[in-house]
Amino acid sequence: RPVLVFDSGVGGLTVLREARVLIPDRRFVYVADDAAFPYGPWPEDALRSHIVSLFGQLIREHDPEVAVIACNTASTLVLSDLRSAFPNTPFVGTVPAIKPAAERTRSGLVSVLATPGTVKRQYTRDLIGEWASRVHVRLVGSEKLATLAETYMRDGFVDEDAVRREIEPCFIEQDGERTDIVVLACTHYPFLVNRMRKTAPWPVDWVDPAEAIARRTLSLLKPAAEKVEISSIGADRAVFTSGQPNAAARRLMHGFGLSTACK
Ligand code: DGN
Repeated sequence: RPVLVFDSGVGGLTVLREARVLIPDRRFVYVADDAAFPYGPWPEDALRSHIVSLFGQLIREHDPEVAVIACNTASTLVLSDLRSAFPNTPFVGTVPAIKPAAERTRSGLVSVLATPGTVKRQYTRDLIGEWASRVHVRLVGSEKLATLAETYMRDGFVDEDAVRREIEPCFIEQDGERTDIVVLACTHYPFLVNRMRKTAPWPVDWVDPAEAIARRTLSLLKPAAEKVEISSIGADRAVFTSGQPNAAARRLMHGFGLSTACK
């Protein structure tokens, strides 16, 4: 049974690449819900029922041993609905890595960069609330970064000025303090981290949760009953829900060693 990695687009590939390093002996199915990208502006109820019904289909078709929701915008909304709708499938979610950032900051000011959807979730507010007495957490919603990352991965082009503008609010000083950590709370963002580093007004730690998610995924997998020969694992696949992966998306997926299929 495969490990299913799910995102609205190519962002979950940042999680997949870590998961494959840690779990080389499993087959992965990567699902890009590109027909519905971006998730950020979706009304919550519509997005919730869209994802739950899509998973009904995905679980029937792929019967995953573990499903990884490699998307903060989806996880902060729908994780508990998925767990109750599909109690036999273990789910790993991706939510803003506020705890490690709050434990590590020296300035006491943490910036969390996410989609507008993740920013407005009650789940995100509750996560921040747990740290409110010790650390100031600033939530920064970006309308454009996920799309900039998507364009960069598919076409190789990135508008650096736009990246600079999108990350700027993370660097507003507060009571004389400067943020020293930026949490990448959207799985698309690690693809742009070098541009962010270059355009940021001062150096900070950029927190990418991909490795922690890969570790959590590994912990939920049953040990393989017998040693699996590499040749019997089968090809990893990427599934596009639009049914229309363009040439660039195909090239990208093939670059990740994924054969492409459509829904
Ligand atoms: N990659 C997704 C996330 O982690 O939130 C969302 C991208 C999007 O759909 N805007």
